[in-house]
Amino acid sequence: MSRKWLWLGIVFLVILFFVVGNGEEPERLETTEIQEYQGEKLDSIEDFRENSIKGPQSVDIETYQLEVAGLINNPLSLTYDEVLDFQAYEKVVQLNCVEGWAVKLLWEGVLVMDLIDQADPMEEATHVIFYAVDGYATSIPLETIRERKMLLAYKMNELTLPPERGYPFQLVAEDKLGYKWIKWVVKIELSDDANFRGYWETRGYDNNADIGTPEGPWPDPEKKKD
Ligand SMILES: Nc1nc2c(c(=O)[nH]1)N[C@H]1C(S)=C(S)[C@@H](COP(=O)(O)O)O[C@H]1N2
Ligand SMILES: [Mo]
Repeated sequence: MSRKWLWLGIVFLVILFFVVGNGEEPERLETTEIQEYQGEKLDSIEDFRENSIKGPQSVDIETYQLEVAGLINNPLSLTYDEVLDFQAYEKVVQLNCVEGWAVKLLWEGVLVMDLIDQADPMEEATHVIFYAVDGYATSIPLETIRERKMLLAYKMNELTLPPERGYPFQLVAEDKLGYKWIKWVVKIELSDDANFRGYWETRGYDNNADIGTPEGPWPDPEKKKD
């Protein structure tokens, strides 16, 4: 056999190896997005308009830490998995942006209040200030977080939040306008500062951000059994 044929044979085998070899491991796909929950029609992840102040952020989950700080006795620094170890809850909630669009989705997450309780808040703490990786911030009274049983979500419509939707965590600020639904949350600070104003709040947006008048009594999020 000539040298030429030998080389061609080797090249052929190499190509065959990559074509066949790579086909062996099936790629794992995430479950598809759900379209309804308990008979209620849901909107889609695709229905958001991405208009974050600095565009989508990408968070390295290996080094990510969620801080719970400020007026607390037990400062926390939690990895993604440690946050997910808290009791999971799910609830259908609609996000309304001041731009006039709205999306109703099934959210899955942990209770913000469970994280705060673990950090043992001091009595002076009246407000919760949330900070994100893009420099965004917003605040909500502690009483509202407790009363409304607000979630820190890691899934929407049963899919892990994609980067543009706030991975790893977005606040589900139920009954509050979209600018309270902070994405890419890295720090939860307990404070006694009722005058704190977040990113849009310092640019003229109302600090209460209420959507109309919520009716109440509000249904609790459901415990997710697994
Ligand atoms: N970190 C961060 N969170 C944010 C924002 C932002 O710019 N940065 N925008 C807010 C606004 S105005 C809305 S309406 C909601 C949903 O915005 P989206 O459609 O861009 O996800 O995210 C909120 N959370
Ligand atoms: Mo918004």
